[in-house]
Amino acid sequence: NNKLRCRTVYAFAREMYPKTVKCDISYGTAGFRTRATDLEYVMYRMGLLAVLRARFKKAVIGVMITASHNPEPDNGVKLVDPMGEMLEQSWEKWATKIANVTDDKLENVIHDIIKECDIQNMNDRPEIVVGKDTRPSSPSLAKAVFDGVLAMGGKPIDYGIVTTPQLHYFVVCKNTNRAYGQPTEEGYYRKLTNAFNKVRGEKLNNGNYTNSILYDGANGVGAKKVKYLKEGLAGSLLIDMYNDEIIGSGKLNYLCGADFVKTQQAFPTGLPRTPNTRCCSVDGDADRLVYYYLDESGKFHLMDGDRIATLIAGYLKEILEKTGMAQKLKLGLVQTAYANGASTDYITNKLQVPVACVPTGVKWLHHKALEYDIGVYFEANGHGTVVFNAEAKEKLRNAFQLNNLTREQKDATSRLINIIDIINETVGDAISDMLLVETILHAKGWDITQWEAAYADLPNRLLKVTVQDRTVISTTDAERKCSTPVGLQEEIDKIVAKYSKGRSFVRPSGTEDVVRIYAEAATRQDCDKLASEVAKIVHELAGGTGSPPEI
Ligand code: G16
Repeated sequence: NNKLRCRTVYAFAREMYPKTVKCDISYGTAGFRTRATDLEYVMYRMGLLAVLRARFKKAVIGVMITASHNPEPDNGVKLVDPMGEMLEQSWEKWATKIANVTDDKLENVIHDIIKECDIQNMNDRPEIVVGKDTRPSSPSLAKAVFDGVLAMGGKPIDYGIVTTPQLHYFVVCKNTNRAYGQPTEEGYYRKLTNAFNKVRGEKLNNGNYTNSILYDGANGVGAKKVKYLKEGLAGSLLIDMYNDEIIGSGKLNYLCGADFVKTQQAFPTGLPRTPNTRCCSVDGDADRLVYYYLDESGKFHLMDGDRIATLIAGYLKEILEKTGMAQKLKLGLVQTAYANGASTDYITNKLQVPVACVPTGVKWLHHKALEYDIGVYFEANGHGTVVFNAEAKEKLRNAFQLNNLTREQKDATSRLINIIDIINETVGDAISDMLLVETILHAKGWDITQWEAAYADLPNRLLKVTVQDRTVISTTDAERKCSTPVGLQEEIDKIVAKYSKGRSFVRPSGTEDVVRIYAEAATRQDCDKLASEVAKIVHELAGGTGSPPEI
């Protein structure tokens, strides 16, 4: 059996999915991501790896085909571990190895994995749950994944076009024997909308809060899926949807979507420019969310991942206090170096919630958040969620059963228990996060300007520099300092020292072939000067190509 399987695996590899690209790729921040035309053999091999991983973990594994915020011609793939986490780091090296090995060495690498990981159950037929975004290249790449899964003897389960967080949700539902929910799209919408409608109650508007929102679907899967969500909401939230072009229009993420809005700090195309109206954007696979509005003078105001995080952490703190369990349940927030300094000050000093800083990438944030009973994590780009550990859930449920709670404590406990079901704990989820933000704004009776009033962001700027080889930049201290090229950090320090409240760091992107620059300072002018100077020095010392970016 094994021999036959091996023959199929390698024959397929050589004949249908030969390795066509010479240069290596590595499993980065969000798996493999590059031009779709270079990915067929990688997809096939990820199908093989997913089955090995599933046998090793004795669990269902997910494969998501997406390049999320990247332009439409790119694509990518990431593996989802049994409890919805990103692929465990020790296996990233296998992913990179299996993707880069020549066709004639593929067999050796597979044997190495089986041997080193001591995978015994090679005859098992584990389920591999596969999803894809709306990119035109996704169907043929999905076919390559299925062939890999089948060749290795696994059972591919095709979920078709879904959001990345939906795929994570399905994996967790399957691995918890449906305790987390039904592993179907319908089950997903039902879980979220039932909980949302329950928490919201009869009163649809409250104080300055009105229950309608303008929604930018980035011309991607987030647009397709929100239509089903709307049915489940049954009018409790009125979502006015924009940017839902047909598949293959080339407009995915183009001048719209969460990444565009956040990086350009600009209003997306396609939405009506109605002043003081609450708007939100998701990205190409609907795992990021940002809010924003235009004021009467047409000025753009952004509520990014930091704002969402502070809103959620502040509200959870408030409600926890009302349950009477604030002392028993440790609440914490996880950010990355991209978090605006003003948000970190606000969380630490005003909200008094402990904050941790980790490198970019959901895997780092998610793991750190699990150290708290209730861990809120968000990247400034709008990628995040809340995780409740099993003990916290049990404590809340037990407390609710007891008869010794005051009315206020009981109401708050029941509310918090329902809120847990609005949240997709398996990974950051734009749709679920939107329902959570709406729940909180409704509870507070706030319009978007009241939300914004909590603190004032320091002006900030994101730039990209293209270099010959982005791996020449390596970082330390949760990416806040760079260790190579030698001398670069000293130069950045000198530049930063010139600006009041200045802060800047550089890091190689894990999803695009660029180096990213972040800068913030007390004024917009200083911030832009700081960003330009740092971009220039990176260009000079790290082998920049073309000319440094202009602001
Ligand atoms: C992915 C990751 C995020 C990360 C983003 C940008 O997001 O999941 O954690 O912040 O890429 O990463 P980098 O700066 O390394 O390119 P997405 O939404 O594109 O999957």
